Amino acid sequence: MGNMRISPLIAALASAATVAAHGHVDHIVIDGVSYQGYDPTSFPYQANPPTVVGWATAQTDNGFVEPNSFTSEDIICHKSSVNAGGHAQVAAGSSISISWNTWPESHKGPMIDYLAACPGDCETADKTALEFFKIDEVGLIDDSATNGFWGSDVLIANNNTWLVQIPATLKAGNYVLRHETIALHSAGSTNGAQAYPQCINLEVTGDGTDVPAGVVATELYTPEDPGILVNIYTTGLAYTIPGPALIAGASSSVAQSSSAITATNAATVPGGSAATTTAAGTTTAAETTAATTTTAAATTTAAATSQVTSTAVVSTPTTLATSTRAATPTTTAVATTAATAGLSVQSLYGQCGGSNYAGPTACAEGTCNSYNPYYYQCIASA
Ligand SMILES: *[C@@H]1O[C@H](CO)[C@@H](O)[C@H](O)[C@H]1NC(C)=O
Ligand SMILES: [Cu+2]
Repeated sequence: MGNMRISPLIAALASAATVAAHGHVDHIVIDGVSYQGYDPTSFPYQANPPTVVGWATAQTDNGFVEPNSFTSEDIICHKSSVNAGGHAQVAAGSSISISWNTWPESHKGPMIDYLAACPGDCETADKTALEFFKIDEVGLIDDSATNGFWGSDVLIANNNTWLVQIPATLKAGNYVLRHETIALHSAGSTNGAQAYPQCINLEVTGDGTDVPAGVVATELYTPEDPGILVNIYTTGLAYTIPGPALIAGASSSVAQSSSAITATNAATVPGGSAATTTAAGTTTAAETTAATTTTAAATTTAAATSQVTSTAVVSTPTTLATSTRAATPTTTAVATTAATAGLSVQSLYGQCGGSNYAGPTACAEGTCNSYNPYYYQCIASA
């Protein structure tokens, strides 16, 4: 579906017909460890929903926030949002894979991520006071594709996951990650855009000192912004991503790749350390397994993992942080890669071509698909 061309009419029909196919963030993956997100379609109906890293919302239909609500609290972390009860720990400079359950291709638009520092625990922070600064943004990548190739298309092509890097120089502390796509299929009409913000609580570690200035979410957008009120079916479109500028030193995004899950953790509650203990136990077990296989296998494993990770991630600090921590526990996933591949092929959903790209162009699995001159990706053969 990633490369299918559709007319504006079909897109409009699809948007009317696929309301049930709207998505939400199902889980996030940090250094191979998966944390459950908030499921708005089931948790509101449970007597005791689990404590997760994702903020609760009242959007049981996987709905959206309309431009007329951009100055209401709903734009902060989605409709009637309530602080998540827990958080996940992440090192500054590491990347987080944000996994949606699904996303409809007709709902084209930018992918945007913000962070806001919490004065204390994010679990109890006043959401109306959070000041968000933008850490990545991907809008219209290629206007020559019918209806354009957008950030949302990259999300879909990357197995409905989005990789965002926590700035390496960020000061340690508690932050709310505000992850968002804005669907523009009907944005040519007033109040036609659809914002889908979702928030995650993070505890960032490291020795950085930066806390960039931000704005409260109710001041991020207006209904008339050129990136909100826009007809995406015009040819030659130059799209302006809405919201404040990226923070200094940020690139628009890291190259997208999917993350193998090697362990699952519960959210850490304020003052708690149960989740961290679980992760350590899991990692140790994986290391033990690797150590009891042969030395040659262990070496191949580490090399293959580093290669897959480093070709997928543009920024050098991220590469180091990710490959170091991913290489250790990925026993199962790596065995597959090493057995079928060797060192000169890309893994499924990794980049396999494009101008300025120097990594492997063969796919271990699937086929290398050219989305545009800048981005080729290994996708599952249809
Ligand atoms: C794609 O995402 C699904 C759902 O998160 C996951 O089960 C599956 O393993 C992922 N596939 C790849 C190749 O990463
Ligand atoms: Cu829709």
